[in-house]
Amino acid sequence: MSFLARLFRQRKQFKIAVVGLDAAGKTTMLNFLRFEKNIETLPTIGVNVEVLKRKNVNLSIFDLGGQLHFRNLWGTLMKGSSAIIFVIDSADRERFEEAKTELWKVLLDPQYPDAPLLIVANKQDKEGAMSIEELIHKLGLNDPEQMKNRSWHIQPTIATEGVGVEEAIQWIVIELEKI
Ligand code: G3D
Ligand code: MG
Repeated sequence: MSFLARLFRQRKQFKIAVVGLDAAGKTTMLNFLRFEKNIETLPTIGVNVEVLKRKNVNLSIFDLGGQLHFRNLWGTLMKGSSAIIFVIDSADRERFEEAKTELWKVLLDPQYPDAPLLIVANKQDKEGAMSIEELIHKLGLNDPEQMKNRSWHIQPTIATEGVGVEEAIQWIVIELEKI
């Protein structure tokens, strides 16, 4: 494709919400991606919005603060999202139930009955990190009734080293290109 054709080719725009408990590694993961621009930051409520271009899509990535007092804002800030990224600290067994509860709140939210869901199983480098099989089982992702209309994927990552991060975004892009 010529330069001009590429320049004027219509890019589809999508909003992606990145959620997960605080310290799961959301910001670390996003820092590994090359953003075109940072369009807006709302530091007081812990929201950061950045635009990422991949293939024929523009992704506006909303990094939502995971601290307890921000979580009731997720619903509002996630409105209009085409896909959801849920980041979990695979090694944090102490807060696992809390993370699972938050994940299921998102999964059962009637606003997103079929939005593609990417679970980022982060901190795979840490001692005692849960494997992908263990996470699928313990998070209840193998429940065919709950998951039947949803495209989902779980991606192991080491955000501090950037391992698995681009693969995670590639999965999202492939899903969004189907829309
Ligand atoms: P958040 O944006 O989800 O709240 P951050 O989380 O990205 O701020 O990360 C929280 C802490 O976890 C950071 O450490 C970060 O370096 C660490 N971290 C993120 N990803 C990984 C990983 O894959 N492996 C390991 N070992 N650590 C990770 P600090 O010390 O800065 O709080
Ligand atoms: Mg953060």
